[in-house]
Amino acid sequence: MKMIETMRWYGPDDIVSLQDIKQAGCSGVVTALHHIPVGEIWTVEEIKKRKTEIELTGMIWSVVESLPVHEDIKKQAGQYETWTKNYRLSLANLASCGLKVITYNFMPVLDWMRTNLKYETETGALALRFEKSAFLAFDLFLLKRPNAADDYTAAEIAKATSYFELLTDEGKRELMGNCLQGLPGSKDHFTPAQVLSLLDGFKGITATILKQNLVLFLKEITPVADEHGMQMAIHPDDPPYAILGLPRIMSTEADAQYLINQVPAKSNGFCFCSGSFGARPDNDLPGMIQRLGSRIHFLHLRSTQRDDEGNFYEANHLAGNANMFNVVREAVRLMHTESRAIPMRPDHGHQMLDDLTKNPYPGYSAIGRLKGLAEIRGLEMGIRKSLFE
Ligand code: DNO
Repeated sequence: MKMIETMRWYGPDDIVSLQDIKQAGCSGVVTALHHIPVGEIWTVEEIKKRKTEIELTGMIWSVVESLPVHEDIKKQAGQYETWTKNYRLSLANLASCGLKVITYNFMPVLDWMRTNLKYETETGALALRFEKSAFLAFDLFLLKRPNAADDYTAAEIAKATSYFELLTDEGKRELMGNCLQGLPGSKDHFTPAQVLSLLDGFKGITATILKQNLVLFLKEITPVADEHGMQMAIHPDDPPYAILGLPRIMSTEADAQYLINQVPAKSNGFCFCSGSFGARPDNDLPGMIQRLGSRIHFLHLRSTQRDDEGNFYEANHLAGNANMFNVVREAVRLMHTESRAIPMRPDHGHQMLDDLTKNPYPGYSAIGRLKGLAEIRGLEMGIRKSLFE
């Protein structure tokens, strides 16, 4: 059994084309209907249109990433019942078009967060980076979140203050832009006022409440997913800890186990992102693959290089802390034991070579991902052959 190689495609506006993805050797495409506002129903007509566009290239639409969850559902407030009903309908529509693996996340307000989108690595290629002091400087002095200082130690604040004092106006603008990136697939940015108001909406939502809301949501949607033989794949928090005073609840193996215990439905499972889980030293990646096993419906493979202060950058796919050899070996064993091929995408890539002159979605330039994919492909083949042939 071999991983199903895919790449993410952000749709017709993506400067990386379907042909590029095909040339990278992928048989599958991972995409979403980014033009449909969060919460609205994905109609069969819209799904089919996108599916046909992909199939005309000879590839298939392997995984939906993401069918996004409306913020009201995360809060169980406002029109959450309507959005949940819509979600069920979208799932049924996707299933009727043959789309069965669905990625989503339950991160409040913001999706992934980086402070630097052009961190120069030693080769000159650019990587995504999360630097704690920069993030605190954003939170305390640019966003000016009320009571933000209560979340940090005096030493952390002092460090962030020195960091901020050294920033030029251009540096401040850049940090602000990086932290206020809109949702994946959109080139729009949030404004500080928007984020502050969204954060306000989550006042009183503790980690315990958010977990309960996730469980309630899954209890509502997994019957539909089960009925259609679908696989729901929740993406872990990125970074995998609380930020901006917001709870984050899918950051560790214990979080993942809790979810399966609470909602044992067959369709309930994970997008195993080695980059997101791997940003925490206490996550044992290969062990998690062994133990989450049949619940892993999709693999995001990348590696972060951490330091002791909680900063990290996205390393080459085979370098950094993830230990990609062990991760891929467990994935190969899992597929062999269960006789199934798991879809995988090289998650993110360095911006390098010709892509340095282009303006791709952060993390999603073509050449860096092609390099990551090619390296992982070779690693997987070597492991598979040495274990089973
Ligand atoms: C980052 C991605 C995430 C992911 C969503 C899934 O590059 O892995 O944005 O797509 O969290 O819902």
